[in-house]
Amino acid sequence: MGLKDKLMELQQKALEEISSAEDLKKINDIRVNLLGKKGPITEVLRGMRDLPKEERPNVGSFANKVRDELTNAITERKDRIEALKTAKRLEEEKIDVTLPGVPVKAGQPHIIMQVIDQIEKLFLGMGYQVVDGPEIEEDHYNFEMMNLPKDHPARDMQDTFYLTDNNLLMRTQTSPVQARTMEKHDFSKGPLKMISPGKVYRRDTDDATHSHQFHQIEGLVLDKHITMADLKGTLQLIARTIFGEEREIRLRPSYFPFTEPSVEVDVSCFKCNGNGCSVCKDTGWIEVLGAGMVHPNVLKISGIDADVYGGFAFGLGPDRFAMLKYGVDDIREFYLNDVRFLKQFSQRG
Ligand code: FA5
Repeated sequence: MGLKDKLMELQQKALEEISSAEDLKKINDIRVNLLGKKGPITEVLRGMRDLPKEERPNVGSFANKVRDELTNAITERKDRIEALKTAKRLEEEKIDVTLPGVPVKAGQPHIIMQVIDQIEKLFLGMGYQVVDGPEIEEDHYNFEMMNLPKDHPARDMQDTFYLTDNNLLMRTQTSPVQARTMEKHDFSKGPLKMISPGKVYRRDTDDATHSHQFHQIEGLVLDKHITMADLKGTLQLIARTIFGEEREIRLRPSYFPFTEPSVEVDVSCFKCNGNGCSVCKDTGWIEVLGAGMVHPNVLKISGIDADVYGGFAFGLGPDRFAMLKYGVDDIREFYLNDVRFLKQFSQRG
């Protein structure tokens, strides 16, 4: 058989093989075997040495033509295989845009955060600063700077989680943030007006109205000529913001080591409007927070001249506020993270 016939036969066979190739690996193998240095075309061309000189150009150009045609056939088949693959993938991944979507569940602030947010907004509007403090606190700030030296009996009012180092504890109140802020305050820049919301911890046994971890918002105002009337007006605003415009408050004498005089604050019952019901235990009033005029000792410990400056402080429990406002009768509900419970207080209605 002449070289041309050999080439034609080879081309025929190769074209059949190319057209039946189904995947990219196969077509690549064919290319390497057919056109590579050890492939059959090279082999045939090697036989040209034995041809008479005048026949060589003719056979040579025929061989090149075969090589080009096979190269084209391989490229075309490769493109076709790729196009088929893409078409198949598009078919498989087809999306029916007319199908109803899967609703994305949106979260919402926790009910206690909603109460905190409301109070923060109120005070930011009155030019107070919102200050953060550490939850792991030094005894010094949590107690001593609050006029509660070691062995003071009033320390028992707040049963404490101590850490291994005796001077470190989980803060029992947000009052240490007062101390930290007072210590740094520069009165030449104006009065000190702050609130500090955050988590606090006590070794209280969990029950319907007590949690070992709960929230407080501390408030502090220090300037010249601050009176108890300023405190009362501020507390009235808090009560009306959270419990409604018609609320009245009353102050009862109480005791805190860091305020003198100290008061417990009651708000007129929002359920019965002060007439007496199960929420207010028929008294018409509900106790909501502690407050007072800052004790001169607290000012002195912070290096503030108690003869010139004075003011008021208060500490409220947003957990108890949320319980009263929304009629939740067990504080533990807030910490179980049951979405069915929390969803009831959606701000989106
Ligand atoms: C204090 O912690 C004072 N630091 C508040 C204060 C600040 C008074 C500044 C005067 C001036 P008391 O221990 O009463 O006070 O706690 C304040 C509020 O925290 C309470 O009115 C109550 O709402 C809430 N609270 C106290 N213990 C718990 C508890 N175990 N679980 C949930 N809320 C609590």
